[in-house]
Amino acid sequence: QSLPPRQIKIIGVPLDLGASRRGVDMGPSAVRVAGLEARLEALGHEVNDGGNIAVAIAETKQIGEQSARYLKEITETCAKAAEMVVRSLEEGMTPVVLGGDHSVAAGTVSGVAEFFRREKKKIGLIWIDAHSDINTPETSPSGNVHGMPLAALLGLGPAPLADIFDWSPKIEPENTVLIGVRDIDATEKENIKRAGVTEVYTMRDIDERGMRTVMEEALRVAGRGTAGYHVSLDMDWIDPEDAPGVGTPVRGGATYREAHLAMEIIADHGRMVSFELVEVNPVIDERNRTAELAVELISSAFGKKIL
Ligand code: 6HN
Ligand code: MN
Ligand code: MN
Ligand code: MN
Repeated sequence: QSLPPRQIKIIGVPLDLGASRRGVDMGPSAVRVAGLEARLEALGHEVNDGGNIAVAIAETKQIGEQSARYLKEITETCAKAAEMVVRSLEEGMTPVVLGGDHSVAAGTVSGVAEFFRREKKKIGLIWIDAHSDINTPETSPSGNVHGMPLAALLGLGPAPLADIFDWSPKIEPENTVLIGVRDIDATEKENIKRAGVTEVYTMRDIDERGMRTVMEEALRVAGRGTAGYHVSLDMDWIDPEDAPGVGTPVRGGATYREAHLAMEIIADHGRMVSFELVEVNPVIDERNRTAELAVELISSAFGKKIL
């Protein structure tokens, strides 16, 4: 296989407080049922499943401000996830975080950034998503926090999420790349500019330039002057034909083959320090095929080769 054996830590974060459509809290379970651990072990990796982080259930909590619903509970969950990510990296393991809605990325990436900051190093971020998730409570049309994690990581806010471990921003704009975007709010376009993010590869870029060129360029940018990069994969990046079980499907996504190629190139480069896969929604999935595709993509990112 292309990737040397790693010790992998699986961390489940059954969070659905950040989305309006319910059900992504069952994502970690669906991905486990689809055989994640065995598949990674078959590639020669050592896998330790750390189970799920305890997450509040919506029915037991207050919504809070409509501009960022459940922000308090989401921040608590993200802080816990971040701690667990730091611990895994300290133990020499590569974290694989299973969401849950995408707000968990504010925790995961904070953990990775905190760990490398102690070594005086920065990290890059590869954000693969139909959306840009760069709203703040002030700009969000929905009040859903899963549309805000990238804003938090770049230091635009919301404050409690941005300030996990009491420092911000966790990521520099010049090491942030977005891939596969095709649904950006008008407010988000401004936030992308305001944050100084320039490396945005839309579906059009993938159509015109091809997956391979886009990935090579993206990985170069994210890896420049960093200890490596975190890969945050929102399953709604994939076309709904192949990934129907996601909270916010958008037509015109990556094909099955394009998605695999992207993961294979990530494995070839060998510089990924952590990985997360989010937004699998078993409630609207078809016989777990989105979770099965998730497992295939994670396998490719961790070195699975056809030959
Ligand atoms: N996701 N931009 C929209 C919003 O509500 O802010 C959609 C966000 C989707 C978030 O898929 O992770
Ligand atoms: Mn095992
Ligand atoms: Mn997302
Ligand atoms: Mn998305």
